[in-house]
Amino acid sequence: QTKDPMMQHDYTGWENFHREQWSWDKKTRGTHLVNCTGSCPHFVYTRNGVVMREEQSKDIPKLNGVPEYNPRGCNKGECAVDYQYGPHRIKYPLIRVGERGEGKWRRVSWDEALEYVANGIVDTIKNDASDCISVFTPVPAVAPVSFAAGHRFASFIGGHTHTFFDWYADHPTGQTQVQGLQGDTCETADWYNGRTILMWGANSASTRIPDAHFLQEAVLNGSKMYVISPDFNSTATKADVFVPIKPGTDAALALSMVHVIVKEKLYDEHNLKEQTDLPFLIRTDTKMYLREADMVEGGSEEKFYTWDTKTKKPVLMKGSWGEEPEKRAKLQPGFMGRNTFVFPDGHLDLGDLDPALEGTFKVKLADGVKVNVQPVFEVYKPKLNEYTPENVSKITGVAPSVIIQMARDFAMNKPSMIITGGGTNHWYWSDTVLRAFILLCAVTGNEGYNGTGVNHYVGQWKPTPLLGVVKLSFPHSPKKHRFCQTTIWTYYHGNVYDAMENDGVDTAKYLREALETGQMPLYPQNGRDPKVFICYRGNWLNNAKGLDYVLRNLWPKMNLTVDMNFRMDSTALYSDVVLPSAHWYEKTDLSMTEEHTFIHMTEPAIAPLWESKPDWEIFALLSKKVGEVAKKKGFTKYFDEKFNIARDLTKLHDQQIDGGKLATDEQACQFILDNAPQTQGMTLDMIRKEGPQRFKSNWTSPMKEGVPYTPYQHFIMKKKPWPTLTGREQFYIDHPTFFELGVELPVYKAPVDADQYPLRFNTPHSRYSVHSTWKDNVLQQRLQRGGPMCEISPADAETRGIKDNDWVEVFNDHGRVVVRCKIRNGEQSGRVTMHHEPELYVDLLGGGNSQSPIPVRINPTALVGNYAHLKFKPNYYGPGGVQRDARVEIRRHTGSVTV
Ligand code: MGD
Ligand code: MD1
Ligand code: SF4
Repeated sequence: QTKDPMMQHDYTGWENFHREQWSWDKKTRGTHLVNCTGSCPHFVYTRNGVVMREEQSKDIPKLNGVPEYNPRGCNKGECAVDYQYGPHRIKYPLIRVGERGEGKWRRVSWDEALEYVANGIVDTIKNDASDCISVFTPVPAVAPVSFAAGHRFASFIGGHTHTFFDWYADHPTGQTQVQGLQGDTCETADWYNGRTILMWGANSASTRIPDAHFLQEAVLNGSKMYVISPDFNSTATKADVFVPIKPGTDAALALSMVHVIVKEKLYDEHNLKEQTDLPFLIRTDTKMYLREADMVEGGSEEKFYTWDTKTKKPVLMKGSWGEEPEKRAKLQPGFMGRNTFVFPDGHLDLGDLDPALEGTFKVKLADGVKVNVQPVFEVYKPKLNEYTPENVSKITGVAPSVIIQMARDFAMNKPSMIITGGGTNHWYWSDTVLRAFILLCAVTGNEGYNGTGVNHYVGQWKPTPLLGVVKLSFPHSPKKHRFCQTTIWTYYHGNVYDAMENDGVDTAKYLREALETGQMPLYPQNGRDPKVFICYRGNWLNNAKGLDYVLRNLWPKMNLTVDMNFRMDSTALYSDVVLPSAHWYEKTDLSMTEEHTFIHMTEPAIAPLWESKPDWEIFALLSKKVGEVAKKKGFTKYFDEKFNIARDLTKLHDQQIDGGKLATDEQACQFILDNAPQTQGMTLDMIRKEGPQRFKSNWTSPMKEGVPYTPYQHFIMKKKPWPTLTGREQFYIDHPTFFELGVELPVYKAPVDADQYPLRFNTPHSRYSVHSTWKDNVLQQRLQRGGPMCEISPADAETRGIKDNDWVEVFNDHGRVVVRCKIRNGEQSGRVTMHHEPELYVDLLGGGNSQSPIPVRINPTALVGNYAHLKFKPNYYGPGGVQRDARVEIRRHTGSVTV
């Protein structure tokens, strides 16, 4: 019995009930393996074998001169335990007995379920081909071991796995075009170092909840924050200046800022001459770069010139694609177009060279013909001149005085940074937006230093110890693995109608060319249809753009669809077999994100509940069963001609667990840590005892003790070439597709108007869910209106006779969705917003969801795969799943409900 120190009353027992509710007998590490970009280390508290709750671990080491990361968490993560015991939990293996999506199941044993799946796999390999088998599982940074389990399995059977970074429209296509990188950003502690912060198309107060405090702390410390968004979003409430821009017009605004900076001569000339292609010479007759092959018999097609103002001659620039370093690179990291780190430090240093940025010059070609040449900057000037603040104000709705003030702040109140997100990256022309953003940073010298750069946190995309993840996932090497580009796969096999001819783009022409010339992959090959789809850790059916086309045309092609999950999501609902996965607090895995530079873990607080199993174990069991079924069917061996591999299904299990060395998920975690330079010397035990460990090295900058990571220092400070054709940040792309579409330079392209409907359809991310996860969680639903809804402005509601909370239909030629409507003052007229991806069974009438009105739209620039750094590599370059360029109409729903 406990004494009350104040009142001296004896507690009789029941008063302790509440106190004891918070006690525990076991404390383990945990996190939430969702694509939230948070990666927050937690402790999980268990009593009598029941998980009670989770709480932020608060043990991320501090960095110097910036606020700390602790405590890190959000409203969803703090009720993750609810998914362990909640009604959504899948407890047993299930086989469908009704129609797909009908929700009628038969409980079966693991043995029966695995045999069913193994039968489908072996029959497909025997009767069709192994490349008819798909495995979809996204984002390795979130849970690299779970991720690797399915990729490893697909690698050994010769199936294909799917890209996701591009498909989610998170891949910063424009960054790859300019910088030859899959992406890189500063960690969020560095936001505090920005003096001018442009929060541009991202809503961190809702979508980077653990990191949003850095912005407020920066503002309190005297930084100036602009929030640029069509709606008055939750981050805008903290802004110094809110800039309500018209949707899809951001490139025009960025270019107008560049215009002001150039006009007022506020630009960083040295940075432009050394780090960018703006001084590189363009032939005025062909509009192509002046190449060594033009000037010298037998010269390279991949070496380029500048005009030296001192010697008044064309001079070859160092560091281009055609130049080989003395020491050739053994390793080609998947995140860059080419390994340029093997060039010596200082390679880009201009020395005595003074490249011209302006002027027209004459050069004599190898064949004696004389042609005019101009630096890219000179070629660009007339275009830039069009983006006056007055002109751009008409496009963007932003006042000229605001444009000028933003430009001056960005150029003079340094360091300046852009934080960007789905609001700008999910558009058809997002590549031109990003090119314009990077230009703004390059022109002002805001790159490579703390507090600068274009920083996108679109998806939890950065598995920093990449090599370890790759070795575990692609045991034959990534070169002997089938990578399927998901956007193309969906568009092609789903027979999606994109209506792009209304906007003057013949997608089929570009796609045909890309596929016929092998610039982009399509699986299965040789006209075969996809037959088996295995999905886990992603809710593919829900994140599928063109949902109605997919359900109508693609899904019926599958002989077998399998989902592994701990909850019944939409993809599971539409599957033939559902296998119960262990929850995040019931298995071991690692976790990381681009938002911080620490790796940490989750581990079992309790054994997997009911009959669930960790993903790693499920694939091990499946590989064993495939071997057994193969033997039974007398079909065990086949030759994979593409990769010259003799495959033996009876050896599959042994391969999957590497003869026992990778039998458990703990062993797989340690394998990743051991096989990447960023984590070498770390052990799981170390992470368990000491907490999150900081990476020892990183992608494009060195790691410095106590200093927030900011990218590109290998290029800007060490002056190694950028991994692009020109070896510089490359704004001019002399490729036929770019010329045809008028985007050889960063320009503003209006959003797609192919759908003949009045309102733009915006599908941002919700504070109360992570994609579809937690959309079905009652605790989160209670924090809002209680279900999916769309939002419109009072003006748009009034003209349509819609009242708050009415059921409305949002529709166009591609599909429809019926939800409740919220009338929101902060929404701009001319737009409907619906937070993306409610489950197909959550409070929607009529069968669709937010993906129904959105077709798959492929931008041809992302189909280019034959231009130095622009080539297909999984999640490095390929078309994105554009998801904001749809137009819709909205009307009150009064009819009967059809499901
Ligand atoms: P969005 O929520 O799509 O992107 O999150 P964010 O990067 O924040 O949109 C952000 C803002 O941009 C919105 O206010 C939107 O209205 C505005 N916007 C829309 N169109 C335009 C435009 O044309 N121009 C400008 N300037 N702004 C526009 C996405 C991010 O969030 C991602 S990609 C992932 S994977 C994570 N998902 C996620 C989640 O699902 N839930 C939560 N709670 N957090 C998440 N964090 C990550
Ligand atoms: P995803 O997550 O991966 O299916 O969807 C992510 C996707 O929505 C993303 S990243 C983006 S950016 C995107 N955005 C977007 C938009 O803004 N607008 C429109 N119109 N479309 C868009 N499309 C894409 P989600 O929904 O959270 O599903 C994850 C599933 O995995 C389960 N799960 C697990 N399963 C297993 N086997 N093991 C695990 O450890 C595990 N953890 C989670 C989870 O239950 C859920 O069903
Ligand atoms: Fe968990 Fe993500 Fe929320 Fe962090 S941001 S608490 S990792 S759900």
